[in-house]
Amino acid sequence: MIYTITLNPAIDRLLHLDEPLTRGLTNRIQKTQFDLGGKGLHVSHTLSKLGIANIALGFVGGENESDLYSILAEKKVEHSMISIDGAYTREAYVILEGDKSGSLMMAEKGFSVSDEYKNRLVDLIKQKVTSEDWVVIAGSFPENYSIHDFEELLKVLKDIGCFVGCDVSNEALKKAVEWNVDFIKPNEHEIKELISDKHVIDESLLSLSKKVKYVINSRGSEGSYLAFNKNLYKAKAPNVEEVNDTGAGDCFVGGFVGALYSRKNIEDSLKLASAIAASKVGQLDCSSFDLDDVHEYKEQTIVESIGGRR
Ligand code: TA6
Repeated sequence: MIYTITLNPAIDRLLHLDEPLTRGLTNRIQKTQFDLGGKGLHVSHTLSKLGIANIALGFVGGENESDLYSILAEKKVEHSMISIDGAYTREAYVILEGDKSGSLMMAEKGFSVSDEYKNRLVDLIKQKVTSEDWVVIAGSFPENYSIHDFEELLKVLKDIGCFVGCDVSNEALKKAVEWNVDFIKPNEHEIKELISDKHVIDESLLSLSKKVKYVINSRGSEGSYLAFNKNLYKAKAPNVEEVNDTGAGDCFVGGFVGALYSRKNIEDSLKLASAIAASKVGQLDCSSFDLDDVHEYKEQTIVESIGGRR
């Protein structure tokens, strides 16, 4: 089983504007749409769509949990979330401006989590996760969820002995590396922070992979890089006209982890992940991708080994 952990989920509110956002004007909203939000939930959705068994764990605000649960049901995401009494799951606003490509994202901070709920999540994890399982922790932390709490969570998972993937940022990413998790996805800025010497970025990726088995660095339309087993790989999917890039990175993580879990080799895993992310970018909402497109883009994705450690 793959478990995803979303500590700070969201409901994405997509605002489709007629025209590009303009200061000093009343910007007219043509349509409002809701989608699941929070990186772990996106990973779960990707896995579910690929037919890979998974359960989404994490916290949810009790006050509006039915709103998130109905989106998860619609998207066929199985979940077992800890519901926080009196709390609201945050909203993230995704603004799509007429024909302009890409999206603008603004996310609320999220609810506060007390020790009681943190303990409940840890108990749930201990009850469910075994050493055979894979766990992906993805996204930001809610208010009052500290680095110390995150380390406790990593310790629990490491003690269980399962695969641990982390798509987290800043201090949490540093801790994930210290705890030798199995997968991380730092951006270029984060790589520079993690490796303080003056290595060029590709060498830094290889250097990080001494501590973390799979290190992915996605560079948008330029392609994605993976450091694994002393080798560096580059994957390049076909260029797709960008409609909404929100969620594409999460689709990549879902595709990559799902493929590895299904015992696909590195090349196939990178191809699938890149193809799903490319398909996502062409969709209006924050989570959809098209399986026919994925099949076609996968055929066109080029993966090459571009060097290794001496
Ligand atoms: O990556 C997309 C997304 O998960 C959105 O759905 C949105 O809710 C946001 O990112 C949340 O990001 P965060 O880093 O705060 O977890």
